[in-house]
Amino acid sequence: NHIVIATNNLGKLAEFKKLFAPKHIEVSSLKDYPQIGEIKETGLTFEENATLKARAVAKQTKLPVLADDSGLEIDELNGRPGIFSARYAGDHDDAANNAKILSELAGVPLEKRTATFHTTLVLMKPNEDKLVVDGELRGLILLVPRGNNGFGYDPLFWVPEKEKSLAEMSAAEKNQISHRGRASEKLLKLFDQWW
Ligand code: ITT
Repeated sequence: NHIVIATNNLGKLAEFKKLFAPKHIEVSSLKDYPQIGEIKETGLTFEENATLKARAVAKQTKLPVLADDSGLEIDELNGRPGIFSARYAGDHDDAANNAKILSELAGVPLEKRTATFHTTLVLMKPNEDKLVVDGELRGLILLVPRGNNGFGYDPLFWVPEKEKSLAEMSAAEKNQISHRGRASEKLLKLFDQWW
């Protein structure tokens, strides 16, 4: 079994490789298909954007494709950055995105900094048959970043049950509880029947 992961994000790719390894599903990514140009994420929801990515890549590779659209929804910011998480501060720059979140939440105490990490996964065949699952993780946005693992907003995302930020967890620990890990678990349960 071979799936193309429709992502340019190396952090996501590393997590999927680990999550799919026990199923013996081989994965490639957009790095292996440099001819596929930028895919405009013009949708209004995670599912629409994941579907846009999956469809564009399935069309061009004629292979089954998995697309991931994710984001951080902060309650105090009315759900922002949400689907705009990747380019919240303009460019896709993790450090600038994190700095913008911290400045927007300046003065808000930890207990009011509740947030949800969301992932929607779309698995699509070249005939456009699709399987959609999602996963969420609740936590708190820290006052200062913690940890060096992971990617993106991980250093800001505190998981109270684990008493760690996502960036203080190993890849295996994060996959066990994360939005992406939970969505992948659902996907893998449905996979054999769908495939
Ligand atoms: P692709 O579209 O190529 O997959 P992307 O990074 O642009 O890559 P999204 O459009 O889904 O992905 O944007 C998600 C944003 O949220 C992006 O800034 C990520 O760094 C961040 N993000 C997603 N999952 C995350 C996670 O598990 N931990 C921390 N940050 C995450």
